[in-house]
Amino acid sequence: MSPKPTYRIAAIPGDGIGVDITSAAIQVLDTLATANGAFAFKYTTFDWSSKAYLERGWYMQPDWEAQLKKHDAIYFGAVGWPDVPDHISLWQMILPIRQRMNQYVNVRPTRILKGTHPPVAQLQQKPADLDWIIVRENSEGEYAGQGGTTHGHTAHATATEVAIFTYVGIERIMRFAFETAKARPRRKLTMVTKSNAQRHGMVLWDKVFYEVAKEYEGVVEYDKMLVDAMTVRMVNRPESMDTIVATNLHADILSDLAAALAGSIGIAPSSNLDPTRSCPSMFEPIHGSAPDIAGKGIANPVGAFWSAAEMVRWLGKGELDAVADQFMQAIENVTGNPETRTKDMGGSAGTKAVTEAVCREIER
Ligand code: GGG
Repeated sequence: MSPKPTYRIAAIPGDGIGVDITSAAIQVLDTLATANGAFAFKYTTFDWSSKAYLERGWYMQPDWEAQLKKHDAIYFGAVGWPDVPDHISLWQMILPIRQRMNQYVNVRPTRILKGTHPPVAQLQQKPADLDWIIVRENSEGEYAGQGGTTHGHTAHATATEVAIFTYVGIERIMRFAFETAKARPRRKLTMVTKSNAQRHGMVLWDKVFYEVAKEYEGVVEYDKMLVDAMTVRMVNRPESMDTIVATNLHADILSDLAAALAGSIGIAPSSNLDPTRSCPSMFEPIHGSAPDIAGKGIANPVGAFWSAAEMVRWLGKGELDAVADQFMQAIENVTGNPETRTKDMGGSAGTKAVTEAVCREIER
């Protein structure tokens, strides 16, 4: 008999409600492992946070890459705290992790879970009309970190933010997006750019998209949208889309809109993937650290649980899909009950009550 796999998880709670929802996710993951019996989790918790930065002057140790690479996956809460400029907290932790761990894909599924209240009438009547996977390019574009400032604090202060787009970077994300679309029942892919106004990088996106599309002719139905028109289509014709691929910046914005259309940003998950599996992939809810409600026990842990379910799916390499599906069913049984919804979902339950309810559903 082969020993049961123990997945080594690097847990980075980070800031604000990231701490609240990471401990909730660990409680639920452990319940899932115990109930299933065929696998276990072993966690290393890293105190990489803005609070730690303010005390000691750094987020991550110099050997952080080696430390993370000892793990099978990274579970991340949230980053950002009022006393630290956001560009520092992002560039001291989350963005270097995505870049150096080769997590060039960020998958952001959105659908309307039971019990959520979408703000658009069409979706209130037909929630199934919103069922999207947003594939976010996760390593390039405006997030490449290129640019500079000159003339300091003078009236001539000048700053450049250089968006980097490479053929290799675009081709690999397009291929991932087409494969994702191909595996879904509707087999539809919408590619988003702003290639009318941004005439270099975005035009390269269009070109590579149509090149890769040739390989999927007759297999995946595809179309192209400008990002501004895309926001309108997401609101007015949600049923017309399935898989969406966009740049780092565009997809970051579109996925927040998608989550709001689905009823709450508190439910939305994300998977930062290294499809080559040479580095650990990272799983995090898309919401931020919400300092105003941090530590109050009222944060919605559903986005964190959904992210954890995606982590289980990824770790299982196809072997744990049924377990991940069971986990998702447990989450939806809980969101479907008005007694166990948080405030953003129209309820009054706290993080603890929702967490315990999901654990009970898993144990049933
Ligand atoms: N849990 C996600 C989080 O902390 N997000 C903060 C944020 O602004 N991230 C930027 C990004 O996802 O690109």
